[in-house]
Amino acid sequence: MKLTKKQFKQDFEKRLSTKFAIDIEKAGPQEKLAALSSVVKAYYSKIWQEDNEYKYESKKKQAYYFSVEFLPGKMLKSNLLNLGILDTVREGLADLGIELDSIARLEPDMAIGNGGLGRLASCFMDSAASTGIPLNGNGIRYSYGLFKQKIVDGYQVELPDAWLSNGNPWEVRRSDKAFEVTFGGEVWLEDDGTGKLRPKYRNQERVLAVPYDTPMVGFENTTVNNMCLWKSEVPKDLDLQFQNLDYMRQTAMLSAELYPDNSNYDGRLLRLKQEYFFVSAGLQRLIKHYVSTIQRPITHLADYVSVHINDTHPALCVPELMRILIDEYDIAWERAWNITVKVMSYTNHTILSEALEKWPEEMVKSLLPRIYQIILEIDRRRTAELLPKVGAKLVHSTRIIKDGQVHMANLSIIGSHSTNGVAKLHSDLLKDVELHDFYLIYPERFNNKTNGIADRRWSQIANERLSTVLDETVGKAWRHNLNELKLLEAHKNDTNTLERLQAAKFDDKLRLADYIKENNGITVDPNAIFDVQVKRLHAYKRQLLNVLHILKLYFDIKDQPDIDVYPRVFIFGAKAAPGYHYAKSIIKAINEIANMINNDPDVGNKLKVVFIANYNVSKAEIIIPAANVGEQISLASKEASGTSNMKFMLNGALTIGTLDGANIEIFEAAGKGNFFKFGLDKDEVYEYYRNGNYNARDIYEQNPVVHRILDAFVDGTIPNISAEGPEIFESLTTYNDEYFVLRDFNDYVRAQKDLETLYKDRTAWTKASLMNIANVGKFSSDRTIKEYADAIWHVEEKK
Ligand code: GL7
Repeated sequence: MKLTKKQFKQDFEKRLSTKFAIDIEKAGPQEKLAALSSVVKAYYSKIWQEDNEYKYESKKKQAYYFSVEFLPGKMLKSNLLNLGILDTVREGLADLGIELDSIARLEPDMAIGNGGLGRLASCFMDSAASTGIPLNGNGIRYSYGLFKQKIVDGYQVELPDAWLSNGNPWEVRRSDKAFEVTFGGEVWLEDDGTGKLRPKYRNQERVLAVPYDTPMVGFENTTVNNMCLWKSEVPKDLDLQFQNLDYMRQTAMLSAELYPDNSNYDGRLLRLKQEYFFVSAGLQRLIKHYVSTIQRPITHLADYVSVHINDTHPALCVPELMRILIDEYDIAWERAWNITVKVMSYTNHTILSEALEKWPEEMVKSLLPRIYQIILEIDRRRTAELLPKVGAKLVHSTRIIKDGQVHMANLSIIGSHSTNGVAKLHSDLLKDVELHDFYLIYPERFNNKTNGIADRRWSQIANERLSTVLDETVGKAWRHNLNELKLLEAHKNDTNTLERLQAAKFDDKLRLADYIKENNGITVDPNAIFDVQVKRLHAYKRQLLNVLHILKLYFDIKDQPDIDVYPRVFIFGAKAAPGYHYAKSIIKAINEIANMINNDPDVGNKLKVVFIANYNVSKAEIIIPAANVGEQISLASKEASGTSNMKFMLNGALTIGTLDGANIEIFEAAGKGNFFKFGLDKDEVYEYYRNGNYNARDIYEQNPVVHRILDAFVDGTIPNISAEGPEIFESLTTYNDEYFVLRDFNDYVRAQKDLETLYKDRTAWTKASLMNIANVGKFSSDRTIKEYADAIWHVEEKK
């Protein structure tokens, strides 16, 4: 949009006055933030309205992304950037004596997601808007987002994230578009007098779902999509008569809290309720919209609407759409089923079996009686139809209801026309191993969509210094199309470019060093290698392997005080699920090891270890630009894709990584020599599984380096881990090291050595860094979302 500095200043001052009855001199920072956000909202509102009208009129097909998590982070700067007014507003504020960043920093992170899966959903929302793809988000407006992490005595402490306490300037409450969602009670079928069986209900619990719309502003275009988040409330007519506090409490609970775990679902009733809540409300809204604005017969739904099931949490979309079509629109079963399968598509995000949702049949039956009937019928009809075609074995292994449980992945695959994995390796594993039986039955449904990142946030917003160097080297086209960075390759021998890349990186490291000084009280040398591992804490991601290597370096320095090691700062950021004991023990160990090393005078600046508390999107925006090295060291086959790996690449960090998830594609894109590869590959891992011949204890017994490092966990060398040390020690020795940490240790140390050697040659290192940036184009989520739009949803970009 067009905006002059003068106009902006007027608008801003006026808003302060109309909103808070205050002038700039007297306004506090929160007031400035609120006024600024409000002005920005007014700037995009017109575009939003016009785009909505365009969508109504053109009646083009739209896609709906159902996701129980979104992780947008802060929105102010992203909205400013996308509106094309970031610089104007920054300068206007500066004229008024206000520094944009000091205000922008105060916005709470919108963190209604746990990690990669939720962040991907937000990258997709950003990219869809920015490429003109009509994609609507649908989720839950949790009053409390992902917990805030504090570190106390080395332990993770979880604090509530009351992100809405100062209000949310971006959302619009749409009370007129509320729907009821019902739970429990009894249901039976009754002849309606025409011979048709219709469901009758008694004693149902009713909940009102109120939508809050948050606009997703496209990058320098005319698209503004919508992310709809549902809040649970007591229906108005029950408000007064109901004195049942329990019911009130339960209703409020429904959208109160994000389930704080990203892979261990313990089958809580509330979670299942949340899932049905946003699925039912979302489908009701989109069907009503379809009927009232598209005005085509409901049987044509699939030509106008595509619904995406993001992981299995929204799998109830399948039976809920069936319910609506059959019970509310009188569509015959067969026809309703064909429509449903055409409308639905599903992404699988993990092969970890504990994350594949299953619900006890009894729970589904009592909480969602009508939905349960429909699932039973889907299962029954499918079994009858497939038995003669594919045989009992395949039918049984892929059934939705088995062993007293409802299998949500099975429901998602069976009830949709497309199932995709999130990186080549992951999609192959789904076809060949994890979902092989489904693949045999429905081969045409399986496909891959390698993840991507909303590159504008991770470069133009998070790393303005690097962005400027890129502009000056290859022009600005990359800001719209990340593939344009390929032009950078032509500059790889250009000393001036390399020096400028180094200077930008150094500035970003200084910024992080300041942050660390201020928040951790640790002084780090910006000339050291900044080696970063930031992601959720999980055994399969193997933060422990990183830790063992740090201990190796520590003992090397202790043994030979004048050893030649290049100074390194190891930086961690990781939240552990509150109930994940082992992960919390690793956090404690990292913090105690950090204390031991950082305070050891024999070590000096050679080695520092920093744990940055409360890792989230905003922290990532400070940390990742400053990284020289990104650690992507999960056991091969376990990380479906990973997406921080792509953010590191974009910011010119070199990856040390296993051949897992999207690392493989990053390695192929960056080229040999520009990526430090180590460890078992997935075939070797599966070979161990087949043979059952891994023996971690042997490695401990036979490798003196490993022996000494592991002993440090139990012999008092690392202080204050008398409970955690043995737990970690035993996980590796007694319990045979589930994720092959010890098996990969030597090769990891070797790769770390190679990395250090390359870093000492600053020119060679920076060239390798440049090659990473130049080849990151594929990992823009603009590419990913276009693939979804073309091949799965069949929705068109706005021209
Ligand atoms: C995840 C995967 O673990 C991660 O590798 C992937 O990048 C992400 C997005 O596809 O999805 N699956 C999952 O359950 N969580 C993830 O982050 C929580």
